[in-house]
Amino acid sequence: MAKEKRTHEERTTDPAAQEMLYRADELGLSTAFTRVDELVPCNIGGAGMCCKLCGMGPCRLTKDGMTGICGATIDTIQARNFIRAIAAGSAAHSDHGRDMAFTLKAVANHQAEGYSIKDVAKLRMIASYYDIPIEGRSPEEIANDLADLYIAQFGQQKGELAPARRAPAKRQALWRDLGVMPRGIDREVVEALHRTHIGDDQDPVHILQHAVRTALSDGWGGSMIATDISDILFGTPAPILGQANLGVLRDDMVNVIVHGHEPTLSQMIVAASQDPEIIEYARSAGANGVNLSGICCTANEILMRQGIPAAGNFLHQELAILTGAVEAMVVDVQCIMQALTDLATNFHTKIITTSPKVRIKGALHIEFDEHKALTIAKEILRTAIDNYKNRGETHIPRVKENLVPGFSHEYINYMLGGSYRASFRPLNDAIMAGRIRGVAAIVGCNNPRSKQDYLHTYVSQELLKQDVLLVETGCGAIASAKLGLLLGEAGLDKVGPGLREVCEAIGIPPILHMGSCVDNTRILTVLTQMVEEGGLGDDIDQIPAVGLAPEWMSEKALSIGVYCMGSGVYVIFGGASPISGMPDRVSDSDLILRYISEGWEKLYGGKMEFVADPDEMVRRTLAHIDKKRAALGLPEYDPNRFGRSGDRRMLELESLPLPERVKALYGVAAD
Ligand code: NFS
Repeated sequence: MAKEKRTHEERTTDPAAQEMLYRADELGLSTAFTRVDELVPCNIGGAGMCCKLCGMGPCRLTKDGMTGICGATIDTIQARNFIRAIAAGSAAHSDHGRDMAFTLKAVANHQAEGYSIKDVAKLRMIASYYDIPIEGRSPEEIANDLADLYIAQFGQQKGELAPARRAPAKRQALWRDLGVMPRGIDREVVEALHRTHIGDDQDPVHILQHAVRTALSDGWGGSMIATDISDILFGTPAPILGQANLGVLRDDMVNVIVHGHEPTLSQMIVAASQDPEIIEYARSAGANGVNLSGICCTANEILMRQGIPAAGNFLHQELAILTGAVEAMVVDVQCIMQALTDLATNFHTKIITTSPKVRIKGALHIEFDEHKALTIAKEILRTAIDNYKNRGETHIPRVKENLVPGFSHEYINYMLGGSYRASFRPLNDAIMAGRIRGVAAIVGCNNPRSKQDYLHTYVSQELLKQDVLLVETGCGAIASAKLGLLLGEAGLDKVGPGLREVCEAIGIPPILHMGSCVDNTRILTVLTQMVEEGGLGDDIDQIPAVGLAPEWMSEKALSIGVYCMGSGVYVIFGGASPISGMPDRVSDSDLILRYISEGWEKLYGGKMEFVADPDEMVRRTLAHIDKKRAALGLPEYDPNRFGRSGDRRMLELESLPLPERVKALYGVAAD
């Protein structure tokens, strides 16, 4: 039975997306937004109650007390399904990190055409974490050692993952105590698969312990490696002006969209698109040059470093093709819908796969090789330019918004104190004073099962009003960008009085865009530095902070959620829970849900919960922040104490008669 159909206004809050959904109707084409209404999810599999790990099944456990043919109980089955998703998510992030490490190695040995080491200061800083000698050595020599050390993290069999030493000391000790300190990245993923093979680990608590170790090997391993190397090779982000939404596509230029995750190719396409030879080639084809834009996390990577516009987040990939204005969509890995190639047959758009790991039927494959990256990037652009003449009718929504992304951990440090006093002290002080009530990270995907961007932007705006400073990454950050929340102006009229004072004083947006999803590790670094700065406890779980993924859909998001939890963060996921059990069965089938909340909180100080209602997400976030403030002995949050500084205070003063104004400003009576 098909679900009731929603209107396009119920499918997305984004006016550009609504316009394109009407366009799809005109053309008689489907998208994920409409297909989702045709496909009712399986409520047994969706709730994590189906086991298909062996050929005796699939076993669907629909009644209390039922077991699988092998005797597996519901909680074991749910834990196994959950850890498998986390292993896949961790594998995806980490394999991206591995490729970055190979690229760094090639660059260090002058074997990677077109690349160089852009941020030597970051290279030296990262190398120093691992006692790699720095003084008197060339960047390439240091990079070579760092690449070897990072490559070794994947295959390491014993010991401790090297980047985990960057966590607060108390957290590291806890991981050792609880037996979740990751040993090697590949080892944890492989062990997760081994443990969940038929007839292996059947104690759900024991399985979930390894789920934490697997996820930690992503956050404090593969993803952290990816972020470090991206910054070293392409530059550590700093604020830059960018734009987001489909209106960034151009009628008069060759539109090339890069979609996926790894910055290695997209950065080279950016360089190639500015090459005079390519610009001339585009002109000779009758276009005014090549207009590059991004979708998903590749968008974030080039947006925060070069200001290349983002055409949209996850659910915009099909909509971009529907404009008829895209000559080529160049994809690498992750979050790429198979529907793209079929949809593209209705237009002239070429879908170009580039990763040796990813092929899609119907796509043109031009394989990327970091050793000849620039040559390949130019070949891809020439293919797109050659396709310009085939463009038919176009329909580009005139909707776009400005944003300021690029708040790396290094930049936040700098912005709070400048070059000479760079420190997290002002941030900690603002939290301790109650000017900032707490911090929330809002991250993760779009999911067509909920209204696109709605949960992200609703929760963001409600928390801003409550003086919660937000950091965002991934598709969640693009959702806020499209709504204009990543601009300084939003810090004046969208926030509570205390946060307004902070945004005004520093000149920042109230939502700090910290990058792609692998860059959630920047958030781990920020939290660690807040601990080390002092005044907010001696471990991450004591900070008044919450992580939210309101519209999650990918396995990577689950891995992120669990590594944040294991690092001490309260994590709230929106939408459906993959381990919910049946709604009318609250006996043995909710064991796992309770365990990852109450059980994990006792062990890690962090917990993970699935909450569908956005108001409830906000309520729980604020309750947690206030609980942590109280535990630290900080003053109770009171918005009335703030908001009488900065522009607002000046306006107030200007309205006073002169003698009173002088008294208020200088504390002395005017003669
Ligand atoms: Ni993250 Fe980034 Fe977006 Fe979700 Fe996909 S692009 S890695 S998984 S959909 S946020």
